[in-house]
Amino acid sequence: MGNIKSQPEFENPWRKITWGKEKKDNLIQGIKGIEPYKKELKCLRVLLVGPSGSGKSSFINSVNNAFKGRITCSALSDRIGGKSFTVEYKPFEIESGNSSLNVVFNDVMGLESAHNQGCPVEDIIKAIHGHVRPGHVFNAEKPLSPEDADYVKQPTISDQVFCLVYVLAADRIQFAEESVLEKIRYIRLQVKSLALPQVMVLTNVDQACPLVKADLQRIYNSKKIKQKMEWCSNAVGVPMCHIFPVKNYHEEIDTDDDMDVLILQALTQIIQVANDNAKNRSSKS
Ligand SMILES: Nc1nc2c(ncn2[C@@H]2O[C@H](COP(=O)(O)OP(=O)(O)O)[C@@H](O)[C@H]2O)c(=O)[nH]1
Ligand SMILES: [Mg+2]
Repeated sequence: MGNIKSQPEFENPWRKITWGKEKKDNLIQGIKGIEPYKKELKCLRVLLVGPSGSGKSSFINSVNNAFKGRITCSALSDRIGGKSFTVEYKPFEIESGNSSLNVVFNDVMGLESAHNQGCPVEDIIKAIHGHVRPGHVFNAEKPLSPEDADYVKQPTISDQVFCLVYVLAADRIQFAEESVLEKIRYIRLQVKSLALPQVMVLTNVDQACPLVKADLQRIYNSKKIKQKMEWCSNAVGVPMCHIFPVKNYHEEIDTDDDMDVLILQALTQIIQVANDNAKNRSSKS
């Protein structure tokens, strides 16, 4: 084998990226400058799905940290005995200062490998259409039915989901059981008619690659991270340009401009495609 192939790094980053405070500030300004396509759209609802422990709550906190410039923990991120906290359909607002466009994240654990664990896949589809009332506690064995009090019969535009974000942990993805991937494929099929944009956030990049752990700026030099992203793209069907590797805040006590750059790049894409989708869907209805 040639030496070049066995190198763990590409000489040049395969995705162009600028780092540091200036870039972070530009991204924040860019996000604040995204205009909602119409005034009635008070918030853009984004649904985060992934297995328990994949970093969904940490991603919500990380986005908050990036905007606030300090460590926050509004979305409780912890697990007890490997079971995720999040069984309630709870919205988390991301306030970007005086921006007119607020993003609301809903976090559900729905991609557990076992059939009857996490939120039922049917309920994820209902949430996307806006039928799940905030505060609803998902029951793995009993999907929400139109007769239930938590079923929203006539969802407004602000109840609906305009972007689906799969959150997967880079250090575990290849061990993901086929049933998790099957659930993702099922969701993709069900939401095809909405042309719902789907973005993937690949967390735990520090755990997946020692080079990245040592220096986050090497993320797009790491062959390992690129391979993980390609694997996800093939397994799930999300194109590479919609996959964003991030390192979430988990043990830091201060924010870090480079971590924020990756987090805010993912968020920019999420908001832009969600806003486009809201526009397209309303012009059809
Ligand atoms: N090293 C590292 N740990 C992370 C990262 N993201 C999340 N974690 C940790 O992984 C665990 C599960 O994360 P959590 O956000 O609660 O997952 P959730 O169940 O999907 O909401 C927590 O202990 C986090 O601190 C990351 O990017 N890097
Ligand atoms: Mg959680």
